[in-house]
Amino acid sequence: MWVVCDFSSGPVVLLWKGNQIRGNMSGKPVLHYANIRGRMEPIRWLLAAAGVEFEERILKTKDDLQKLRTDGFLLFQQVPMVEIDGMKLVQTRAILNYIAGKYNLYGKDLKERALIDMYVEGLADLNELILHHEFKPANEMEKDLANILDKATNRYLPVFEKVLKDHGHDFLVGNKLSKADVHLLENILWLEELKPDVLAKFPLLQSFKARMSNMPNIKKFLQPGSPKKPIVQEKDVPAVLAIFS
Ligand code: IBG
Repeated sequence: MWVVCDFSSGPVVLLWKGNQIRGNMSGKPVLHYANIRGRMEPIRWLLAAAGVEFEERILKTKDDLQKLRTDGFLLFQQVPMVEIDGMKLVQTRAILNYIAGKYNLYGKDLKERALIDMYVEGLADLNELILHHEFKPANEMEKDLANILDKATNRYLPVFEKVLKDHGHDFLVGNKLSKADVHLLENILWLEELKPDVLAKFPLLQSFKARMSNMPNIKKFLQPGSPKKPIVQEKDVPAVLAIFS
């Protein structure tokens, strides 16, 4: 049974279930996911870029995931799930939009927001290709990588090179950091892990990458020991798949 203790003398609200305290006392968002990039990594990136500290509850087994379901915390029985501002948010894009809106990374008006949405949806399509790569069977890896690099260099990166050229500012939209910039940098760096010279034909993206990587919050996230996750090692794939299968 749930008991809500509302301490009206202060802002602290504790939610108890049995002897377990829910929520967190620090007020930091709590991220529930496996210890991989997967669908949580753009959320980690966006919070980090906004300078927001967060906590992670790492799912190690299928039972960990099942527990969240049994507790009624997963609207569609899936993660990522983020506890933030008293809500338990699911659906990656909904979570990203909330964070972007809250931390002013979502443009200044409807038109800027439409541009940001367009760029972000394109980047989400690219990211969808990339994030499945490490889970492909060994005999499909080479073909899959060729497809990713083909789409990246012929479809997606040229768009953002042109946007930077035509727009003429440091950022993709307006003259201010938005979630589109953060997702673009995340995808660029991931692509470079797959092919170090992927930006060879894109000079403006090279300078974009250098500029963005130097922004203090992002610089910190790129340093060792940050919550940024590495690419999944082949040996760890079965354990990850076992959580979600
Ligand atoms: N539309 C949802 C979102 O964007 O949040 C999809 C969420 C989703 O697919 N969640 C998976 C899950 O909970 C984990 S990410 N699966 C259990 C279930 O019952 O559906 C799975 C994933 C991995 C690697 I691992 C790459 C891409 C996805």
